[in-house]
Amino acid sequence: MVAWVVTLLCAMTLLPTAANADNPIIQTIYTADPAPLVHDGRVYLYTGHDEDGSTYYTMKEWRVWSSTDMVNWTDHGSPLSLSTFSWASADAWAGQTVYRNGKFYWYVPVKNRTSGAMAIGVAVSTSPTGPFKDALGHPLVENWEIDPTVFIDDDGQAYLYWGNPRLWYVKLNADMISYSGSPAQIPLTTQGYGTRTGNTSRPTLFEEAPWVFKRNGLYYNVFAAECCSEFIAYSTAPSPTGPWTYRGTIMPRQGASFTNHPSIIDYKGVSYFFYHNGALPGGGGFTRSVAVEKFNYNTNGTIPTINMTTTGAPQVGTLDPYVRQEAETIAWESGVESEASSEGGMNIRQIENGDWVKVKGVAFGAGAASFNARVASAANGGNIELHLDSVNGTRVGTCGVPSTGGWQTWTTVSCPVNGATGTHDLYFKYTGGSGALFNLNWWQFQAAGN
Ligand SMILES: [Ca+2]
Ligand SMILES: [Ca+2]
Repeated sequence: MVAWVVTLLCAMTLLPTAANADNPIIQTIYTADPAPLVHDGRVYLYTGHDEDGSTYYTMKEWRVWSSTDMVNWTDHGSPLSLSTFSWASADAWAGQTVYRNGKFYWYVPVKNRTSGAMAIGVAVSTSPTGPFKDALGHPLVENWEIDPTVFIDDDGQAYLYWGNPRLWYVKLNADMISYSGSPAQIPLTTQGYGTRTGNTSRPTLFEEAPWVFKRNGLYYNVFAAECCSEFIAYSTAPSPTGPWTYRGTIMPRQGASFTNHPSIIDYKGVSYFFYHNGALPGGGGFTRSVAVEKFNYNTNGTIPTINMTTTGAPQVGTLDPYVRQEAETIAWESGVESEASSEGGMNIRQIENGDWVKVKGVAFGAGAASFNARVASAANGGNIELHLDSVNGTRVGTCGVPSTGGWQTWTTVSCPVNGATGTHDLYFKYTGGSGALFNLNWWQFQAAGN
């Protein structure tokens, strides 16, 4: 009786969070400064990486993630780091990637080793997931300010904006790695960027993190306002260079991180607002996590107030279990980490007894007959348990994983599946002995009757 009550109370207290939380969208590491890019039907999400236990903006690399449903996010690792820029010494801070003419250009602020100043570098790749290389071998611009955002107007003219404490722009040339004219300041007037009510150390609400885009002929600059803590506000203009009109708050001060960082995209006909907070365990101002919300523009083009949630954006469509899915495609997880795989892409690692991964909205249809997984283990292996709807929900299969003689020595294991029909959240629950059990690269179900 007592045990039953305790179990029920635990279930009532913990399960709503565990079962429904999909925000923040990355849990394997701390992430910050989201910059999404829609390309070829997929959302690529570029972020920074806060080191575990960080007590400053200790950031050494950037990361890439992608999704086609806004809830299951695939880890593409770190194709850009401080070491990409031979002239950079520290501070892998907030950047943005844009696409033009078959190439991806990633603009980032870093500290110039020689001058000691913050500068904007640009890296280039032919793939959205890299690898990226330094396009110039030196800063694109350098004036001690940070937070680049790049916008390409309908006429093909590209603009680089950046700044903290001031707000700058320059016209990029079509090659995206040089500019014409000199950097100019956007006047920070209260008409354009709002009136401070708290600390008056700056002329307006503008703090940092501009994100410029165009919608229905109107130019938007969404930015982090009035540190600390920051809220997210925006201004609009009839041209990419102004004049700007302050439009108010989008996201109030929320979320256990004293910074925030906005970005906005449309994907599959829906508008999304990305930001960061300190919502993960151990999270805070220097251990941040990227999250996302769905929103609708008002009919006059203004942006409504958007609050942080733990549920996040709804899933777009479902996930197909009958094609290869990466083990590092995750809606939520407990206990696992990732690394580059010898077979390409990433695999998950540090899988210990009781760790689990949730994949949301898996469409089994008429039913799955079997399950394959690509595994490696230098230890004794373990088990992959397949559960529906919760980590201890209906078990539809269990795959044993053997020792393979190495953490990157891969083999494919198979096991029968019973009772997986319709659409469910799928939980991989890993069990076995002590310590790291095995690594997992990818998985795939086979449909009954095939
Ligand atoms: Ca673990
Ligand atoms: Ca993989």
